[in-house]
Amino acid sequence: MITILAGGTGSVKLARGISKIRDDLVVISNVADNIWLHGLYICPDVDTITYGLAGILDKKRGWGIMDDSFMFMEQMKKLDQDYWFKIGDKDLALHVVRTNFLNNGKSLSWITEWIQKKFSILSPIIPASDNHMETRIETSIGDMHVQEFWVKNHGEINISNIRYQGIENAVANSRAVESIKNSEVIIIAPGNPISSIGPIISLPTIRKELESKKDNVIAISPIIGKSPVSGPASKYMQARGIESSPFGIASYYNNVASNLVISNSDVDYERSIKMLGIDVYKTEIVMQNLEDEINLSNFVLNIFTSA
Ligand code: FO1
Repeated sequence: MITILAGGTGSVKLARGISKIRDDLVVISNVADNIWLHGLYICPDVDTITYGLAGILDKKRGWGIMDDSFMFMEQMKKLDQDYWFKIGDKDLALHVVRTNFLNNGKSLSWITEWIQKKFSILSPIIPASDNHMETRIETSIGDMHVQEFWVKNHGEINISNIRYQGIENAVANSRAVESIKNSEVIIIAPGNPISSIGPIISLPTIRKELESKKDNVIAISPIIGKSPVSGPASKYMQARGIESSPFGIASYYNNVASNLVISNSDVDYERSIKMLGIDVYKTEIVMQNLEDEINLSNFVLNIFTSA
């Protein structure tokens, strides 16, 4: 069994690659970017993985359904409602169904499994927790949800702190913990370490399980040189006092992963990362198409099968 910890655009690319090679993949998804909007519970990372594995993700945007329309949003705008978070018309249906199930007492993991089956996805998608927790960004103009920071304010405000609100009361999904326990390889996808992966590995039972299996855990750097492949990773890492580089990634994952894949061009970081006791592997880590996704997936899996 292979488990991947995922959240965001880079993550889904690797999950898709692995799913083309292995039929025993389990995906543990971030939930701390979930948000209540217009009375609907929206789970962007869970949905990006769902749409990605179902083959209907809008690959250019990296979120939502391909060829979707935005008439609902246009109408909301006419009605003077918030329209900064663009919910597509087909995407909307999923949020309505999920919210109805939640109102009827179903858990987020039950609902996610139901959706996974509706989309004929083979790989289980497990929300890291069924409890609501959210990444809050403390800024010069106040404290806000991570979606408000990145989507509404375009990530342009200075950050003073980042925290996971509600994590103290959140319980990791027992199926997520079990799948880590039973996996021969656990992959930390090249997602944002603070807003996508951080909330998953900060859940105490997941963290404990990863720590005890760290020789089987491999992370893929979302940073090349000093810059992220995409998104606000650098900004969030710096706000946490972590260097934005493959070395920063290695130190952040040091307790939970003994293996790190970095870009071929980052050979200069190899020595310092090895000094942390982490094995380093170099390859092409930018995934621009399905072939790249499968190549990186094979590279990661071969590290363990050829050992
Ligand atoms: N990202 C944007 O940059 N702008 C949007 O309007 C937007 C809408 C949206 C709707 C549904 C969904 O599932 C994702 C959406 N995203 C949007 C992406 C989302 O902000 C990120 O994928 C994740 O939160 C990153 O972890």
